[in-house]
Amino acid sequence: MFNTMLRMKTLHLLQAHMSCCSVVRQNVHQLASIKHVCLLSERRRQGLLYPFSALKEHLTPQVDQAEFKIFHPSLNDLCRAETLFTPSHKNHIEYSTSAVRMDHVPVLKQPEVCFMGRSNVGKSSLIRALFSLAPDVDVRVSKTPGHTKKLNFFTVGKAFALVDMPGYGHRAPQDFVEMVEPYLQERQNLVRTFLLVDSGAGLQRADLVAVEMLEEFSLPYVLVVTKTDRTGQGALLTLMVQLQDFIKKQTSTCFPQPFLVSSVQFSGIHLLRCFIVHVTGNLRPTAEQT
Ligand SMILES: Nc1nc2c(ncn2[C@@H]2O[C@H](COP(=O)(O)OP(=O)(O)OP(=O)(O)O)[C@@H](O)[C@H]2O)c(=O)[nH]1
Ligand SMILES: [Mg+2]
Repeated sequence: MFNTMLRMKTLHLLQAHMSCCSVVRQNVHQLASIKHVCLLSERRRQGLLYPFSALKEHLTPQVDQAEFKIFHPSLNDLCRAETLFTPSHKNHIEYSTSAVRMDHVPVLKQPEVCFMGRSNVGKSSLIRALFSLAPDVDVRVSKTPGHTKKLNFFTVGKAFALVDMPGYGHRAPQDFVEMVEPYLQERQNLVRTFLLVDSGAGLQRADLVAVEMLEEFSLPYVLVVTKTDRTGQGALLTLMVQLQDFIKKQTSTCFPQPFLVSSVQFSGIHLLRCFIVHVTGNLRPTAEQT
């Protein structure tokens, strides 16, 4: 009798657990994990994991492809990086706090990366895609520009922290400069800034102001081309070549290889996760992938 009751209770708990898991699973993008990407055809998998590979067949022989593969980790490295983006009892991924002034920012020991760019470029969506294996982490996105009003801090265990910033340009918060400039200038644990550029618009005047600021503060930064699902391959390739030329001729602290991402189709997300894990000192890439 006692055993039957115990079994029923266990069954009940198990059912509750399973229904809870399916709710969680529903929120997770089906390509959020590499194990699902690996079920796709070779061509689609390559295109999602290494988005530049989908463009390279359109390149003329004069363009040096190696320059677009400076950071080119193996599939094994991508998988290792994914474990850090996967929550577990040892790896808590969570929203930490928000701040509008430097005296409100949290004191964190972890190396930190931040995401900046024009309003609506897709910063929050990208962070949500990066954290898609941790669906409990609430990253707000909106169709209306100027949605993110504060510096929002997220932590990934003791490994690193990630900051979602308000956008600049159209409908930027009034105190954008007072909020962001001191952060960039004073934040001791900031190891990399990701500067997002809309694939449909390319570098805009407001982006050049951001580039100027990052160069003036001698901060290492990386260009990330967003919303690639909305732009044709020819236009994307032209933009990549233009950006690389711009980086070479007009910048000194920008990483030479721009990244391509789509938070909707999930391309480039795994590669960017790996780059974040790498620049925060949590992964030394191993063998090259072909
Ligand atoms: N098609 C497509 N739409 C995207 C992508 N990323 C973001 N969007 C859309 O772009 C809009 C703005 O996205 P957000 O992520 O809120 O942009 P943000 O840069 O955080 O904007 P602010 O917080 O206002 O600075 C939303 O409607 C998103 O759904 C993408 O990769 N592809
Ligand atoms: Mg935002």
